[in-house]
Amino acid sequence: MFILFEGPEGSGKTTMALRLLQHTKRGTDRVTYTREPGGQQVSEAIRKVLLNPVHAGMSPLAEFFLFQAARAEFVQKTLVPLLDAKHEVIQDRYSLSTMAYQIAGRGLPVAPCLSAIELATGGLIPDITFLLMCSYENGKARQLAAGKSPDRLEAEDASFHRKIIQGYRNFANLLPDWNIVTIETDHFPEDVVFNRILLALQAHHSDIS
Ligand code: T5A
Repeated sequence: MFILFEGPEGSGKTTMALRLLQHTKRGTDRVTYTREPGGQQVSEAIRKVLLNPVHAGMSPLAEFFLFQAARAEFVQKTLVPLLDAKHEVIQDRYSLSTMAYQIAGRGLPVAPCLSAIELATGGLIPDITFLLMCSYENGKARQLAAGKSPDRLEAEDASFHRKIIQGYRNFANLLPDWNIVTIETDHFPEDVVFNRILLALQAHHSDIS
C-alpha cells in the first residue's frame, strides 16, 4: 500500500508520516518511510542541489527537471521494489508537490509538465493521500518554532507560497483516483490530526476489503 503525505510548508507532513510509521511498525516490519526529493542515493544528491540556498537563481525549468530526475530514480530503484515486495510505503511528498510548487507556484505549463511527471512516475499513484493544509503564516511560525532554517524553496516570498497553497486545493479537485483526504491543521493539535488520519485509514481498509 502506498500512503502519501502532501501539503505546504510546515503543515505537519513529516510529523504525521513518522507517527504513522511508529504506529504501523507495532503490527508489521514491512513498512517503510520514504521522502521526496530523496529516498535513493542519486535522488538524495539531487535534493542537496535543489534545496541549497546557494542556488537561489535556479531557473524554474531546471528546478522542474531536477525534481523529475530525482523522482524517476526514486520510483524505479526504491518505490516500485518496495511496493512489489508488499511493503507499506509511507511517502513524504510526491508529484502533487510538483503540481503545487512548479506548475502553480512557478507558473510552468500544465500539459507538458503533467506528461513529464507521468514519464518519471510511470503513472504510479498513491492508494490514499493525506493533504495536510495550513496557512502560510502558521506554517512559517511552526518552522521557526521548530528551529528549522529556511531552505531555497522555503526562503521564497509569501506570494509564491500562497500560490502553492491554492495550487494544492485546485489540483486536489482534479485527482479523484488519488483518494485525497484533506485535513485543515491550523486549529487542530497534532493528536487530533493523527486521529483523523487513523480513522480515514480504517475507513479506506474496510472499503477495499
Ligand atoms: N518540492 C518537493 C518541490 O518544489 N517540488 C517537488 O516535486 C517536491 C517533491 C522539500 C522542498 O522541496 C519542495 C517542497 C519543499 O520546499 P523538505 O525539507 O522535505 O523540502 O520540506 P517540507 O516537506 O516542506 O518540510 P517542512 O518541515 O517544512 O514541513 P512539514 O513536514 O509539513 O512539517 P513538520 O512535520 O516538520 O512540522 C513542522 C513543525 O510543526 C509542528 C511539528 O511538531 C514541527 O515542529 N506541527 C504542528 N504544530 C501544531 N499543530 C499541528 N497540527 C502541527 N503539526 C505539526
